[in-house]
Amino acid sequence: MMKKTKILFIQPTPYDIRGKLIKKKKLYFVGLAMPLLVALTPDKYHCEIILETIEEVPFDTDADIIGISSMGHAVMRSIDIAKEFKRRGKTVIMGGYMVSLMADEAKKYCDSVVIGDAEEVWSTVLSDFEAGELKPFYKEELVKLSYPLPRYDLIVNKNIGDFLPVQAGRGCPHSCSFCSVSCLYRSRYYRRDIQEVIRDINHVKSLGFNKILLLDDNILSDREYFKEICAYLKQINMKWLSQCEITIGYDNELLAILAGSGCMALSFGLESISKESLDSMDKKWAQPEDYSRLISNIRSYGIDVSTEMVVGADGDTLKSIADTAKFITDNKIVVPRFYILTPIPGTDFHKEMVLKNRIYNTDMYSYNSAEAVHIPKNMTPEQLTDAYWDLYKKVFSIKSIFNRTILQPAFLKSPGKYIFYFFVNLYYREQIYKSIVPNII
Ligand code: B12
Repeated sequence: MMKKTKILFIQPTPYDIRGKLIKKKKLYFVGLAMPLLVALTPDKYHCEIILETIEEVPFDTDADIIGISSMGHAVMRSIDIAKEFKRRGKTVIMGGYMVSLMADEAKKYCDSVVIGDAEEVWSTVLSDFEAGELKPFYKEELVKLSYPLPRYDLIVNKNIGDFLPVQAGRGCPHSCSFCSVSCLYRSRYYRRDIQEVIRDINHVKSLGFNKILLLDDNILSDREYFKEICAYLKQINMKWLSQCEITIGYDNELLAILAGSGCMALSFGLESISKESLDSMDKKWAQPEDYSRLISNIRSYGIDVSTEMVVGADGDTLKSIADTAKFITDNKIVVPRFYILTPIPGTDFHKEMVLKNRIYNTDMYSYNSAEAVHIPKNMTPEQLTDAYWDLYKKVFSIKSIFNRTILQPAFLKSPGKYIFYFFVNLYYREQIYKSIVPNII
């Protein structure tokens, strides 16, 4: 029998700020790109998946094609892996968010770059490979978001958490200037047919998983559709996590539906408590003066709130960054995360910073969201980096950890959950004191 052409798909892990690979025993949340790409690959190929955070990259593989993904600053590791495989004479194809935003740079290290979604182009890439005619770039916009059942079977035996990823839609109706989603999808929002999403949820359940990570960038993008998904999740008794815009906190009807459908927690990109900063990021629709009220309303439905914030926008001062620590502690955010605003090449914010001559550091290994690489308006880059780490240290002081977890008013209702959050916080604290940005990978 003829040997099948073999494809090795790799999800690289990022370097930490000291340049060490972030390795974990367990990957609590897994993305969908790898199992989905395998599902898009015809059966005549043999596919393997490597999640580098928990597995070693087999550089001596006999694979014919190496497919490398790229997420955030892990792109530098993606490039290093690509270089090594090219040195070994392999055909290397790169894809994912980051190389889509910096395709010309990525192309220097591989044979082809798939820009954006792979659904419409992957089979062409493979037939071009067979014909020995790979093109440097492939880009085909989605007509409709639809795909075969992802090959979950290739990830469930790895050391992953209790959640499997399911995606209902891609993109977001907003157009915040720093956001990679907005730069790739340009306010477009694609949603899958509900029956297709249900097919995936049922499959996940049949594999013995009762928890899903709804990967959507903004699950609130289509309210009526979202209600239909919630109704199904309730019917089959699933638990789920997702992310969406904070304005859901105004919508009591929807919050009640969510709570009843098994929503455990939502993550919100609040970005900043400074209106001027939000305006400067084209996130004018967000009202920071309402944040506390919205958070408390969401929580009153039994839904936990975690937050993602950025520091270093034009409205930020050293005082506003210090006030952010108070905001997090006062609002008892259980799992807060912060990033330094980073001009990711390909985003509108990057274009603006280049135009204004405000790029401070061009070394892409520093584009890790924990070092200032642009010149902020109201402080020096060094002051911004210091203020960022001070913010993390304040928020992860023992006093703040107690206040945000075990001393929550809701503690007595579900002590187990808050004790779990307490230990997650202690772990984050330990990382911060080693100058490692706490992360959930
Ligand atoms: C789940 C998730 C995670 C999980 C799992 C990650 C993992 N190791 O698998 C966790 C929580 C661990 C995580 C961590 C991080 N994440 Co993340 N994550 C996501 C999320 C919510 C879903 C990803 C996903 O599965 N999408 C569904 C799949 C089908 O879409 P896709 O990945 O885009 O893949 C499609 C195409 O891009 C393409 N494609 C992708 N890879 C490849 C490879 C090849 C060879 C080809 C041909 C095509 C191709 O084909 C797919 C089908 O069309 C996205 C947001 C989003 N909606 O995508 C953020 C997102 C990808 N993450 C992001 C970031 C920044 C990170 C971190 C750097 C955060 C941090 N500071 O630590 C880390 C990096 C981790 C890593 N190993 O690289 C950013 C990336 C921005 C950017 N410019 O790259 C996003 C877009 C969030 C955001 N809104 O900014 N993440």
